[in-house]
Formats: sequence, structure tokens, C-alpha cells
Amino acid sequence: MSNAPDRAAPVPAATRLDHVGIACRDLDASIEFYRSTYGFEVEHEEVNEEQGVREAMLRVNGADDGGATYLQLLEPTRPDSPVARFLERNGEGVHHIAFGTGDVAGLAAGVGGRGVRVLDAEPRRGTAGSRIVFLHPKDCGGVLTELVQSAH
Ligand code: MC0
Repeated sequence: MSNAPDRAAPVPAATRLDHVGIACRDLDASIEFYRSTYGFEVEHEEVNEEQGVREAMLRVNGADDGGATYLQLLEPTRPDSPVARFLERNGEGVHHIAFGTGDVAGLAAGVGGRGVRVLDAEPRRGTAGSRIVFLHPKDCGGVLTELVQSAH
């Protein structure tokens, strides 16, 4: 067996699904839908002005140690934001998926080295103090993809 590095695997790796981001027009109504339909509760809410969103994280499963999986509900705060443009074009629905990693800058560099357009030159501030980088959907099979390193 060869000791050569595995060229098929990015190093460092993405290790879990952190969240699914869902674009909505009315955050409170969307929270109520997921609470009453599935029993998911809001763990965290904030406004991220840089990203132009008001957002809520609803825990689906896992422990609060950076290992949990969430639904992230996103309501735009301004008409020129990515989520507002998405809603205008597509209506409400799944906006992005986010993979968790212990090294977001390293993973972004590895993925970028494979020809995927990395949309953030440096990690930006994500929900609850996390560090995030987005990848272009056209290089990810049509899926806007976020890499996230939890603050935990
Ligand atoms: C656009 N496209 C998408 C898409 N948004 N495809 C899949 N999923 C999406 N969400 C497609 C368009 O349909 C178009 O395809 C092509 O990508 C280029 O779009 P565009 O006309 O350039 O549209 P823009 O100007 O809206 O830019 C799209 C882009 C942008 C992904 C580059 O939205 C962006 O930089 N997003 C990253 C930041 C972000 O989304 N922030 C909000 C969540 P055609 O075939 O028509 O050419 S913030 C967040 O989630 C934070 C709080 C967190 O998790 O902690």
C-alpha cells in the first residue's frame, strides 16, 4: 500500500452537516411553522448586518458543543442582500447548506485549490460567533455551500 496522500480527499475535511439555510419572507411565521409542525425550538436569534439577514437557528439534533445540526431560517433585512435576491428569483425555499469543519480557512484553501470559487477571501462572521466561507453554487452542483467553523 502506498503512503502517498489521498488526492481525492480535501485536507482538512468537512466533518458534518452544520445547518440547512432556508430563505423566508417572515421569520416569525417560519419559526412558528417549524415549531408547531416538528417541535423544533429556537436556540439562537440574531441580526447579521454584513450578510443582510435576520436569522434564527433551530436545533434539529446533537449537543451544544459544535456538533449539533440546525435549520437556519433567514429573512432579509435589505433589498440588495443575497437572501432578498434569492427570494425575488425563486421564492421561499432552501438557500444553502453548510458543512462543519475544525479549520474553515484550511478547508476553503483546499477546496479553492481544486478550482471551486471561494466567495470570501477571509472567513467572515457567521451565526453565534462562528467563522464562515461561501463557495459558488455554480461550482458545487448548483448548491450554494457554506463552510463553517463553530465558535465552540
Ligand atoms: C444564486 N444562485 C444560486 C443561489 N444564489 N444557486 C443556488 N443557490 C443559491 N442560493 C445562482 C443564480 O441563480 C445564478 O444562476 C448564479 O447563481 C449567479 O447568480 P447571481 O446573478 O450572480 O446572483 P447573486 O448576485 O445573488 O450572487 C449569488 C451569490 C451570492 C451566490 C454569489 O448570493 C453570494 O455571494 N452568497 C454568499 C453570501 C450569502 O448568501 N449570504 C446570506 C446567508 P444562473 O443560472 O441564473 O446564472 S448568510 C448566512 O447564512 C450566515 C448568517 C450564517 O450561516 O452564519
